[in-house]
Amino acid sequence: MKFFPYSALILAFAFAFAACGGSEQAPESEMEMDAMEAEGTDLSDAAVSITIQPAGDEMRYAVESVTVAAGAEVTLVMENTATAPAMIHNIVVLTTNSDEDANRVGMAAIAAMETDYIPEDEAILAYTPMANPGETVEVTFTAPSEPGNYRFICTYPGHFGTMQGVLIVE
Ligand SMILES: [Cu+2]
Repeated sequence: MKFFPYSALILAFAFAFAACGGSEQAPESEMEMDAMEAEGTDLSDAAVSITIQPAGDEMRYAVESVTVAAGAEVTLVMENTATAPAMIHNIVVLTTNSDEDANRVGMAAIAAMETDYIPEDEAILAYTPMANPGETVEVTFTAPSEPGNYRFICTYPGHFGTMQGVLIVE
């Protein structure tokens, strides 16, 4: 009968950890932040590189969102791991998270063949070149200083409807 209280204790610990929900990495990132502070580096000035892949041969990014610090120097990498010839992708970051802007830019892109499917639009914050299947492209830009959600889309014709994600600025 000694076994039961003991296992209940372990279970309690397990729940305690589970309740923290994804905070398993917290100590590690806190250590990273401490390390940066120790070097006198403001986290918002830190350069980060984030690689995004498509979801196989689907017109979809493999991630729904990526998170960066406000004002950070961000490099977004499109590693196009697709193999189907029509799965040409880019990442176009917008200045808003509105469907209206995403739809307008996505639609205008179809006619912007000469500029690699990048239309002229004030809602475009940054964009990578197009990546053919097997290619990797990237863009470096400064994340907005305003925390919030910023949409990113693929502007290859026919893709933006489903190929969208959110840049979360904290
Ligand atoms: Cu695409």
